[in-house]
Amino acid sequence: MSQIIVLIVGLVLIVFIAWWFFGKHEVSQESATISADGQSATVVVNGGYNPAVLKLKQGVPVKLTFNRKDPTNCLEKVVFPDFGVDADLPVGQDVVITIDTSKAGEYEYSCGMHMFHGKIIIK
Ligand SMILES: [Cu+2]
Repeated sequence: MSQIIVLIVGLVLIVFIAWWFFGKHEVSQESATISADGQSATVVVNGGYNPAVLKLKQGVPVKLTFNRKDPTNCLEKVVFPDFGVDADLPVGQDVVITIDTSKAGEYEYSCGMHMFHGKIIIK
């Protein structure tokens, strides 16, 4: 009996490991909320950026609110090379970043050391 249990546990582990490495992991993706005075979105910084992909509407002014929950030094800055933004993110504080939405495209941003990445899609 115990051999069967060991076998089942082994199989479950193998399936889990296979899923972990080869499964399709969905990237969190969200669109900004559009209101009368523009569009806005919140990105939570906690072991990465959530949502990892943010969709914005072209030509609508945007307010991106970054809220860092992760105390790791690595995430203390967020850099948008395409927009010349290099902002400090104090833990637990909302930091509002505005970027130019006039040009459609995909723009990557990252932490100060290029270890964590997020993406903005403007269209
Ligand atoms: Cu970093």
